[in-house]
Order: sequence, then structure tokens, then C-alpha cells
Amino acid sequence: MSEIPEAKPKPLHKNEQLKADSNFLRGHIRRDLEDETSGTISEDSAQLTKFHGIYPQDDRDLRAQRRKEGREKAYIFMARVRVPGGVCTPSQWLAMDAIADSHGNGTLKITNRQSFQLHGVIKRNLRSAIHEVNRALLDTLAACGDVNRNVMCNPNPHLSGLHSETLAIARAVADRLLPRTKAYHELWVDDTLVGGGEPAADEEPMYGRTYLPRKFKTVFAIPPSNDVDVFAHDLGFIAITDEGGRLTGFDVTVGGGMGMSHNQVDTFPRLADVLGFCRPDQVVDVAEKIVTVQRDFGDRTERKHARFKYTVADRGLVWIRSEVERRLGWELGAPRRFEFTDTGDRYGWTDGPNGDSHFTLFIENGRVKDAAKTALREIAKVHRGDFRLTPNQHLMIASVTPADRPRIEALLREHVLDTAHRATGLRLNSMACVALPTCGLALAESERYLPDLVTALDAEVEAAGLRDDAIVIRMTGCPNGCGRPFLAEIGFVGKSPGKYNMYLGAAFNGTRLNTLYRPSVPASDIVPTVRPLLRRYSAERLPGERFGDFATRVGLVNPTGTPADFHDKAPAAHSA
Ligand code: SRM
Ligand code: SF4
Repeated sequence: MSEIPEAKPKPLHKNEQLKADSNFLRGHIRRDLEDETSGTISEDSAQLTKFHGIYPQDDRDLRAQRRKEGREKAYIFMARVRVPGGVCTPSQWLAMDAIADSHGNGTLKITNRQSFQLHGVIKRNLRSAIHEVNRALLDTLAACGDVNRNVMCNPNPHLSGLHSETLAIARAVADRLLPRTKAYHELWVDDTLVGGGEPAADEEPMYGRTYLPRKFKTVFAIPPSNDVDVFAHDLGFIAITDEGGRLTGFDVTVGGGMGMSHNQVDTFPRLADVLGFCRPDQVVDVAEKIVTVQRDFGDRTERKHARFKYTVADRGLVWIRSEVERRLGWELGAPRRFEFTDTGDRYGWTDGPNGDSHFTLFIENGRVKDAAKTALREIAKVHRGDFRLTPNQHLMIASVTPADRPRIEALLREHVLDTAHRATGLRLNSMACVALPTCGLALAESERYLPDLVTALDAEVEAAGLRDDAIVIRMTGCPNGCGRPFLAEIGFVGKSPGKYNMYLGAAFNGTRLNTLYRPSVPASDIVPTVRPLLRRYSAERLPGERFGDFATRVGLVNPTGTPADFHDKAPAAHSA
């Protein structure tokens, strides 16, 4: 009788060896930075610089021309600056503004995870750019890479007491989950810690030499706002309060994520599950133990299957919970009730409980440039509160005292920023990822196209009498899902140049994913495709019914609750 051969274990992904051999993320980064014969760095270094918050890119607008001329691509770098909870000071704003001019392409990008991105930094300016960021007491460490990224927290000031308590916990989690390697300071700040404290010993007590199998994202949400899109992330904490509004603890969520690959049905967006409840003083330990579960059980053989969402999907919530509790040595509580109303920002002025007020400025897709950049520089020069980057890529000028408010108001008026939030409900709830020309993975335009598309759709929205109706519309240049498009009531995901998969039916409050409505819609067909939907919604909606709920109720999409909801072709196994 012939024996059935045992299946060979799959080999580890090559990045695992690269990480192990990198001497805690040093690799050959320094050598590559010093190499003046090329404007970029090696493949291996490119994997490692991510952990330092840095991506090599090239200006894709110039690719064809450069190729024709037989020249090297127009290499540039992107640097992502970690801002836990999105809170920074006016002097940090001024520093970022200046670095964007002196070292980048003159624009600042507020990301949808409350970080800054500098684009267009050329290699010979990279080290001094990061040096300047560090001088401003900010850093790029772990803004990208197989580690916990920037920790997000609701910046909503009208819940001020609760917010500051939650922010402090979010910062403690951010600190605990930060890599301990000295490589970052060695490479970018000459081992001089400008933020205070001793350089840590070169070991990674929590991560180990190979860090995590893949990126890991942690957020804190404060109901009723779900602006952080808590169900889109690997790990989430939802603030729970008692009847007096005092923080009693957090519901813990695990296993959310957006990214997928077109036509690979074993990749899919996934909503996080609620794992249990913990007290505020237990949060940091819970976060650490959950990260170590993913460290030990995440798939290190296949990067397309390596996110925590697949560990949770494959092993099941019961197993995850018991493994987390085993490591904690105590049991999580039963999840409490929470209710989210929406995922958006509250624009314009809001008053805080202590007499201060806050202005949330609509910045289309988070790109700070031209007049808005100048205006914000002037505001930062006089503002004595702080700035808060929102999870929707906008900016809050926070904690403005009654004495300072007239001056800030005048500056907003002078630079015509005071009316930006009078746009349609569609525009105010729009979000695009960066895509072209910097993103190497973009299949189609996004940030440069969505504003024009919304302008065209605004006419339809007005005609349908929906001007002030908030409808969440999001676009990405590829299915990696950076703009969280699978949580949009109307989502567009780049398929190929000028073509988008169109998705409908997510919940307005971020608790239900959308479903593919039409594959590969040419850009020129989008308005005619959306027009009848808006008209029908206007005519047939139930009182208070949101567009995403309507689309599902009337059967524009029929979600099956399986990965097939997101793909338009038969499955193909993911590549090695
Ligand atoms: Fe992202 C990769 C931009 C939020 C999922 N993302 C990229 C890169 C770095 C492209 C690359 O790998 O070469 C993009 C840089 C473009 C550029 O030129 O700047 C990029 N992602 C962004 C930002 C800037 C979009 C924005 O316009 O705001 C966001 C930066 C957040 C931050 O500050 O940390 C950004 N990315 C997200 C989100 C949304 C979120 O986290 O809330 C997601 C979906 C959630 C998730 O992680 O599942 C997301 N980005 C991805 C993925 C797919 C990951 C996956 O699980 O498959 C990639 C590609 C990858 O990792 O291989 C990616
Ligand atoms: Fe780039 Fe795709 Fe992310 Fe957009 S969704 S920034 S195109 S990786």
C-alpha cells in the first residue's frame, strides 16, 4: 500500500530571512543611502526602510518620458510621520510645513490614519528631512513596516474629558508597541535622542528579530463617532462609558482589514469582530498580548495571507479569545453595548465644555497645498492650542481660547477657508487615497480624480434634491483599500487606467461592508451610472434612510456575506 506523502511545510516568505538578517532593521540602508550612483535604494533596503517610515517611489507621470530618453526613473521618497492620536502642536505644524517646502514637493498630505506624509523627497535630502522631523519631536519610526503603525484616536473635542483620557491610553499603547531597535536613531538622528530618554538596548523583547508577519493597525473609537472606522483595523478599542459619561473600559475588536487583490477570492476585506471587554488599566496589556498572538500565529509564508484578519478568520474568534486570555492570565469581560452614528467629521466651529472652541477644516483628500498651506502657516504662528489630524484626512484647529477666536476667524475668512465646509454632503464625506503619481501600486487615478468626479456628481445630487444629504463616497487607485473604499456607501476601486469597480451598500456608520455593483466601469460612465441611483434614492427612500441602507434594501446589491461580494471573476489562487 503506497503511503500518502506528508504535505511539505510552505517555505517562509523571503522577507522573513531579510528581517532576521537585518540586525534589527539596519541591513544595508546606510550603504544604499551613501551610494551616489543611483537615486534609489536596493530592493532589500526598500523593505527595511518601511519600518523607518520611508518608501522609495518614482514620479509615475515622468516614467514614459524617462524610458524614452533611456534615463533612470525619476526616483523620489515618501516619508510618513507618526502622530499618535493625530495631535500635534502649532510649532510641529510649522516644522512640517517648512520641511515639505525645503525637502519635499511643497505639499503636506494628511493621511486617513492621522499621520503626515512628505512626498517627493530626493535621496540626497532624505536623511536631513528625517533629521528635521525628529528635531520637531516627531518621528517616522514604525509608520510603515511589519509592526504596529500609528495609533489612531478620535479627535472629537466635544467629548473632551473622555477624549483626553482615551488619548492618553492610546499614546501608552503606541509607546508599548513601538520597536525598540536603535537602528532608527543611528541612521537618521545620529544616536542623539531629541525626544528625551536613553536609547533602548538592541533587542526587541516583544517583536523579536523578525517583527510581525505583516503590518498591524490599532485604533481607539469613541461612540457615537466611528470616524476611525474601527472595524477596518487589526485591533480596535471602543470606549464604553457609564450613564454619567465616565469611561468604564473598552470593547476590544480584532481582525478588520480592507486590502484584497482583484480576482483572488482568497483575499478579501473583512470587518473586525468584537472580542470582549477590558478596563482602561488593562488596555496596554491586552494590546500587547494580541500583537504577540499575531506574531506567533500569523502566516509568515504568504504575505497576501499574513494580516491578522486571516489569522482571525482561519482560527476563529473563540480560539483567538482563549489564546489571548491564556497569555493575559485572566478573562476578558463580555462585550458591552455601543452605538455608532457615523464615520464623518464635524466641520466648522464646535464649542468645548471649558469655553474653548475648535474649528474643523475640510481639506479635500488631506492634501495641504497652495492657499490653504499658506493660511494654515499663518494660523499656526498665532494659534496656542493644538492641531488634530482627523481620520478622514481633515484638520482640526483645536482648543482656541475665546480671546484668540476672533483672530483665527479673521485668518480663516481672509484665506476663504471659513466656507470650505459648506460643500455638498457628498463632497464632505468623500475620501480618496493618494494613488498617482507617487504610489507605485496604483492601477488608476484617485486623489487627482475624485474631486472632479464629485463636482460632476454634485450637479446630480443638487438635481435630486440631495445637496445636504451626507453620502459616503470613497475612491482608491487599487484594491489595497487605503481609502477604506469597502466601507463607503458608494465605493470606487481602480481596476485599470480609467476604470473602476463600483461598490454600493456599506452602512453609513461603518458597521457593514459594501458589495460589488458593477465591475470595470469606465470613468466616463460613472455619472450616468450613479444618476438614476440618486434619483431613485431621493424618490423612494424611507424617512431618515441612508443611501447605503437603501441600496441594500431595494436590492441594488445582494450581499452574500462571502468574499465573492468583492470580486468580479472566478477565484485564482494567490501567488507565492
Ligand atoms: Fe495604504 C500600501 C497610502 C491607509 C492598505 N498605502 C500603501 C502605499 C505605501 C503603497 C506602497 O506600498 O507602495 C501607499 C503610499 C502612497 C503614496 O504615494 O503616498 C499607501 N495608505 C496610504 C495612505 C496615505 C492613503 C491616504 O490617502 O490617506 C494612508 C496612510 C495611513 C497612515 O498614515 O498610516 C493609507 N492603507 C491605508 C488603509 C486605511 C487604514 O488603515 O485605515 C488601508 C486599508 C486597511 C488595511 O490595512 O487593511 C491600507 N496600503 C494598504 C495595503 C494593503 C494591505 C493589505 O492588507 O493587503 C497596501 C499594500 C501592501 O501593504 O502591500 C498599502
Ligand atoms: Fe496606492 Fe492602492 Fe493605496 Fe491607493 S489604495 S494609495 S493606489 S496602494
